Amino acid sequence: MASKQQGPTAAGAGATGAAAAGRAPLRPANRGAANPSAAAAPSAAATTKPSAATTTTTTTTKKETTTTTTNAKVWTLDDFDVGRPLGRGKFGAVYLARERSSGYVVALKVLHKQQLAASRVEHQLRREVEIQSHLRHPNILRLFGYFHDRERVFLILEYAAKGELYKELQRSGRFSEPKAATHVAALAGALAYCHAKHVFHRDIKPENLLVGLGGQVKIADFGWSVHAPSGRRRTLCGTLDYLPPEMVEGREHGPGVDVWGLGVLAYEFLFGGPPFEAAGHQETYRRIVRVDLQFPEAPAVSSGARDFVRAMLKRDPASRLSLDAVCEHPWIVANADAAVLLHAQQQAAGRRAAAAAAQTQTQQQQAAGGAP
Ligand code: AK3
Repeated sequence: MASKQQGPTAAGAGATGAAAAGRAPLRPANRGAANPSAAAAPSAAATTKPSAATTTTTTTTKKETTTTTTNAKVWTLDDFDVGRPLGRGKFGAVYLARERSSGYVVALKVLHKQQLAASRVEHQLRREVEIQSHLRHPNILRLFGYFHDRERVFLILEYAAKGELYKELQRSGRFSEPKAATHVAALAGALAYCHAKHVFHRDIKPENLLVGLGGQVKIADFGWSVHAPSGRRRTLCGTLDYLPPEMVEGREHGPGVDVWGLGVLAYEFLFGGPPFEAAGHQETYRRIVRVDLQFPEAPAVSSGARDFVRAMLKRDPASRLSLDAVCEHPWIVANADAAVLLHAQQQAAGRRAAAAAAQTQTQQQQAAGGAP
């Protein structure tokens, strides 16, 4: 399949507060982005720009095919050449596909409505579409849009050419420190970006990570654990392995959850398995709440790496390294890919500047308000 790296027309689903039309499982929202390629599509090769259409109004066609959005391109299965399967999950499979008019290669995730309804997850899917379609970050898998027919819902996703990260981790056993640090820096940047948009608790276990053509890690977790392959340890309620003490104990939790999760992931990259792994749920639970963190003798991992993991896996969420501080940690600085590191640091600096400006403004307003 030739791969023209260009976004398809409908980028993102609309997230206006409009009510879902009729019996449609999803609100029609093929709201074309003005420039779908500008935001994400990393290694742009071709320049064929698919016609971008924009609109706000949505209308539903009665026929089975799809819903219509006025003045916007509405996708149907006929718009795609569907190729080989890339993966399989509980609700359906994901296929390599090519948008016919632009040649743009995507991943097409097929979900069966009956199963979605039986599991009562339509609401969750709608939320996934709304959240993910608004995120534009090189390390977050793009969701360009969706459409549906009578039986199925199709998600049009960015294609991650190097596939699933957990398979690579399984193959190699563990990652080198430069590779681990690079992925961690990239993920910290992506999570900090999400936090700035008040999107929290991204579930960043290896099963939810994909790898782009250039080796960039991409978060693709927005479908819960349901699309995760069944090869790995997993119970009905999912694994506890990546959850912090405050969550497994059912206490209040916030952004620190993602820092913990990233710390667990860093450990897994370095050692090949998660830190609190145990025979049963109960024992994992015990190890997490005690923060029973142990570093095996082998493989030998640098003291800097161990220091980094310790700084992430603090029992007290407030004591953990902040996501923006991750790209300043000496181990990350010494090991992460320079371009990835620079990007993360620049994004962090931008957020700090914005926060400082906002604070200055607040102070000025308070000063002005306080004056007679
Ligand atoms: C290369 N693979 C939501 C629900 C139920 C791109 C599912 C490659 C791939 C690729 C989802 C998803 C996904 C991204 C990755 C798809 F209703 N977003 S799956 C394997 N190899 N390139 N994508 N795979 C519901 F509960 F919410 C079932 C979802 N959502 O699956 N979202």
